[in-house]
Amino acid sequence: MRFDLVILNGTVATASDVFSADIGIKDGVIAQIGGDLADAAETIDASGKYVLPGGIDSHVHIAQPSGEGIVMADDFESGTRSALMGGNTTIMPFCLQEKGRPLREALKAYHALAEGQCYTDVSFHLIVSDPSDAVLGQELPALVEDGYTSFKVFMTYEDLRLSDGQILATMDVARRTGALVMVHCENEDAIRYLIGRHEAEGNVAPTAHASTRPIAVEREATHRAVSLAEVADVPLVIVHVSNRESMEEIERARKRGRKVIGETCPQYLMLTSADLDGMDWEGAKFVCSPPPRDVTSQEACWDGLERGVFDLFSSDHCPFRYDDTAGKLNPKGAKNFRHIPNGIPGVETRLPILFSEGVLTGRIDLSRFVALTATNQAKIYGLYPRKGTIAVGADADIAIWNPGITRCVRHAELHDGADYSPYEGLELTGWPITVVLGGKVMVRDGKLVGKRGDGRYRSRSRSALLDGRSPVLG
Ligand code: DUC
Ligand code: ZN
Ligand code: ZN
Repeated sequence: MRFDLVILNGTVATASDVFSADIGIKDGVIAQIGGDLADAAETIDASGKYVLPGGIDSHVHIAQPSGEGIVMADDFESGTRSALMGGNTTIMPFCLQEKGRPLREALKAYHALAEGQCYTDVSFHLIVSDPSDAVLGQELPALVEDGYTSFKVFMTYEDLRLSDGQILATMDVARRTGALVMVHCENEDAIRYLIGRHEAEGNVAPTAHASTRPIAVEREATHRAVSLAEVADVPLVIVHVSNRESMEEIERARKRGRKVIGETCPQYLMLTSADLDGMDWEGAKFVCSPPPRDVTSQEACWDGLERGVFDLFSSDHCPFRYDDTAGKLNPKGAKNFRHIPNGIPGVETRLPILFSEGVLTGRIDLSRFVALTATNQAKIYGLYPRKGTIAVGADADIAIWNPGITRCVRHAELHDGADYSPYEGLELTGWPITVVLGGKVMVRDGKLVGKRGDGRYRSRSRSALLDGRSPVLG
């Protein structure tokens, strides 16, 4: 047999081309792309289907410590299963450093949670919450060498935020080691001030989450983050951008020649702050940071996806159960928005939302869809060209899409560990039906056939952003 698997008669899309071809797979990698491929142990007929690189979701939270009594809704088993069923073959969760503790300790525990549990490949970013001299001087540089080539820093949350000086010091490690810094841009002091005002007025329902984190809070922090990156002379990823004013900060920095990558997420296209108004505290289901804005901001984010302000479209899957004392309705969260854990599920619906609302509406073409959801993700985070594209020699990570299926999002049909979807009832056309991971069929015609443990940990190289002078990807 020449091939282990061939995918016949499909319309293949990469970030640059769309063409008809068969794909021959051998030993987990793409061995040939051409016509009339035969002589395979297994054959999939993809007539009338799109054959795309498996989705890569570089912004996912799984089993992350989230405060006393709060438990994230997904472990690695449920989180990667949900990702896989949504057309993804690699996800990148965050390994959180606990204050005062070494990063290696967090990594050891996080790897133990993932080991043997995953349905997709995984690779970890680090969250630096305590940039001590030891962390910055020894630990972080050694971890970058070991393939943990990206880390996130926070400008908000009392227990996570770094000062400007700490951010600069962390960026300096990135400069010296060739790592990539991701920043959560919201001004904590401004949020504190607004929370104080809201509480004084007895305004403590979920909707106050949105009004205590207005656009100015995000815009100011975005401006500061790109300025600090300019001072430290490092590339930067601004994660989960929700509005035009923050986009403009990114665009201005790019005009100055800075390498600044913008990421947006489904919630900023599909939700608004009105969703937080829900009756009976149901608005808690939509509490995430930055909060969803308004229809004008939604349009701005679509515009950013079309014009290339955004190079990444990720889920920011950060699931908490709603009707659960360890989730959104924890004893304090059920009384005051400040204690509602921030984050919403979405790893399984990310790709169908962008496909249905972006590709089928003509806002973006299929190649741009692939770039935003797989190829750029691989390039920016050091997985390319092994992952993120369909090319000879690349891992055979492939999602076959039926562009004609229309389904309503029903949480009961999703595969995560939460008890709701923020997109319940949303009608979407175009769904992944078959998913191949490293040459193995994991989902066949919508049915999970792969096994827990088929997904593996992948360490990463340096970001492609560090190569060349261009402030944007090709
Ligand atoms: N930031 C994230 O990236 N995800 C969820 C919560 C948050 O603040
Ligand atoms: Zn964040
Ligand atoms: Zn996140």
